[in-house]
Amino acid sequence: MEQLLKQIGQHKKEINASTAATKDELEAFRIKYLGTRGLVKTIMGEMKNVATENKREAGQLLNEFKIFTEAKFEELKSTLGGDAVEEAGTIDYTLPGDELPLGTRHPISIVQNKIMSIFQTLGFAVAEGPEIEDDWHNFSALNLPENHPARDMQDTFYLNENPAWLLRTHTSSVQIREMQKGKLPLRIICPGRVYRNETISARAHCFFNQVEGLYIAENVSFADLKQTLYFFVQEMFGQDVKVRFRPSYFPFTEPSAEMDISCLICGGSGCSVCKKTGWVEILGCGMVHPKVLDNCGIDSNKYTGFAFGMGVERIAMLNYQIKDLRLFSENDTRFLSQFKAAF
Ligand code: 2NM
Repeated sequence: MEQLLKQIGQHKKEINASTAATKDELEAFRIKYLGTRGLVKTIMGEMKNVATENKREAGQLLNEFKIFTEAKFEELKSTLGGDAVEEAGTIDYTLPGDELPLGTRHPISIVQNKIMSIFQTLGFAVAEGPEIEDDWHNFSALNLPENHPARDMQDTFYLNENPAWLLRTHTSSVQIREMQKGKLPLRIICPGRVYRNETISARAHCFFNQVEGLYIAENVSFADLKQTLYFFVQEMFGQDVKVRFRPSYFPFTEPSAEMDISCLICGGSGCSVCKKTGWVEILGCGMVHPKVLDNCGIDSNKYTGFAFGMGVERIAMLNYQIKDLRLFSENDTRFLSQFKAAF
């Protein structure tokens, strides 16, 4: 009896000093003291050696020791914190997981994806190319004369390290590269960022996005161009939209035109977006100049083609009624999180 008392006293000291910093240490404590072969069970087994007259007292003592040990276990468990304790049966694995915060697609990407998917239904393939270009792909091949203002330092970013390189001012340079590959017929759209040395304002930026299209085959006509672009605006803006073509000038197309659509805001009756004209310009287009075809090694007697180009920011501003295009490049999530992506 004396012996048992001493033993229990010692174990209590040891248990009292126990710590558990991890759930593995907690489990080690449980196995050592409260497991089926643990200390509490072992000492309980000593009962059979206790003299009959002491059994009552020893039983109380052992029971109190067991309660003491269990209480210490609970204490260690609670200081570990609930998350660390993964006892079998305490976690319901059938519950849905925590929701992860999702980002949103950028409005420019949404509009660009929509434009691309419309032309993809017409059989246009997507082509991409470098943003750093040389003078020939960006200007010369496109029939821009040596003294054209676009070539001026004032309008184009040339690389300090090597002024033979520049930041592309349109994605036409990608179309030049595709034409040079010589695989005809060619039907591509080229989306991507372009750069122009403009003063930044609500309506202009030094970088923006374009989608340009190109179709080259035998007997491609201006009527094909008109019908393709009419299909595009109906898919993009709705079946009721009207279009008109105005003659224009680009060095790389002849004839050239600009296309307007009836104002989406006022439906053509006149508002601030269409400056009371009822029409809004959305793209430039034309029949690819024979010199451009020749520059790329395509026989301009055999092949003709049409091309067009549009600014994605401009179309996004019309679509979402955004008054300042600087919002597209400022990465303010209060602005960006408002757009729902269907594309
Ligand atoms: C425009 C307007 C008109 C155009 C021309 C070409 C190429 F490479 F075939 F010559 N690509 N894109 C083009 C024509 C672009 O953007 C307003």
